[in-house]
Amino acid sequence: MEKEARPKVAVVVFLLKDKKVLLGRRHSSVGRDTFALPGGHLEFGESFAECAAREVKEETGLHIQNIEFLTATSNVVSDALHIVAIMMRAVLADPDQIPQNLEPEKCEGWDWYDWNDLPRPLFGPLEAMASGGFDPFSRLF
Ligand code: 8DG
Ligand code: MG
Ligand code: MG
Repeated sequence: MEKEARPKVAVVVFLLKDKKVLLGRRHSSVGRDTFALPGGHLEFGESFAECAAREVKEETGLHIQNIEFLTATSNVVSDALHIVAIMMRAVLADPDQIPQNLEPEKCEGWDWYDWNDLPRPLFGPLEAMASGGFDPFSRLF
């Protein structure tokens, strides 16, 4: 590993609709073929909520609201990649919006999945949260 390597910051969004969350199967080399949430890297000067709204818009075309911080995780994804993931939640600004696959080189496509019946394999850090009992619908945090 490069001596000066440092963790990167990502903002990831549990987009909630009824008892479902939005997931897409990744084409990216990190976590290829696993189901993951929309999200990406925090840009200089952005708030977590601004980054959440921007990444969801860029990746799915969806406009979100009620953006809230849930928790943060530290994920050593590989020898070369350590990500601090800021986990947010949000809902659709207009519940009739349909997700579009705006970055098809990075994602197979977006769909809604019941939190109690998630598709597998999940992206590693998300699997760890789900199997650890994390509930993005909880009001207690
Ligand atoms: P960008 O260039 O648009 O900023 O980045 P991206 O291409 O959209 O980044 P990403 O890989 O989708 O997300 C950035 C990092 O976030 C990724 O390397 C690993 C971390 N991450 C987690 N959990 C999740 C998750 O559930 N979904 C996504 N998309 N990323 C996650 O730790
Ligand atoms: Mg992105
Ligand atoms: Mg992304």
